[in-house]
Amino acid sequence: MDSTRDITFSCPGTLYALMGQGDSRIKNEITVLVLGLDGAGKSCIVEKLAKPTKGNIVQHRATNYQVTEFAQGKRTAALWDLNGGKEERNLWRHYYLGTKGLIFVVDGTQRDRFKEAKLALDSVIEDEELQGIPCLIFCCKSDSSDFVDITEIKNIFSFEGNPNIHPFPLHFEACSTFTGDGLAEGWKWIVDEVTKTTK
Ligand SMILES: Nc1nc2c(ncn2[C@@H]2O[C@H](COP(=O)(O)OP(=O)(O)OP(=O)(O)O)[C@@H](O)[C@H]2O)c(=O)[nH]1
Ligand SMILES: [Mg+2]
Repeated sequence: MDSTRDITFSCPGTLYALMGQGDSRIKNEITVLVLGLDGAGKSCIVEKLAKPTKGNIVQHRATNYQVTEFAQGKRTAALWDLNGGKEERNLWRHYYLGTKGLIFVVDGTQRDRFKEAKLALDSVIEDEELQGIPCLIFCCKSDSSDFVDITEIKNIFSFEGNPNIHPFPLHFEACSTFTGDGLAEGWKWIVDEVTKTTK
């Protein structure tokens, strides 16, 4: 991978649109948005996902997001980790175009924020730009004694009966960035799903 190239060229948002979707580098990229409420564990997850790779890890930081690129087999994974603060969530939609997969991170220990997280996830999934893309829900902090049972989290985050949402591949994975549990399994699922649709 050419670590010197300007990483902003892989931007799935406005810049991507300006460049056109025929660019082979972009076509060959597993561009995944990593969203979720503030403090859910997004940045810790991205760090752990990128670490085991042997190739270069290229990082680009801006005020409200961080992009991490690394080799994923013969392709490149670009993880767009957007900040999850209340005001910053309004900016998420600017990054939807060109996204091939979504990782939504839920803090599995914060039952009192599940409703807020579900509302945020609904608004993402209902967006026209993201219809049909695979969505991995990482239920983070499974190492904690406060971690809510995954079955309960699945029930709360279910999309059944929402008329605004078309069917899409969905997978829940409990994980911990402290122990590493679930990270490889969840990552494999989203890579496989994105690969199916973007070969
Ligand atoms: N117990 C536990 N804590 C974790 C785990 N992963 C992350 N944390 C903690 O959760 C806090 C928030 O993690 P971040 O990764 O910064 O959260 P974020 O989702 O990127 O938050 P924003 O950037 O504010 O949107 C930190 O204090 C981490 O130490 C985990 O697997 N288990
Ligand atoms: Mg973060």
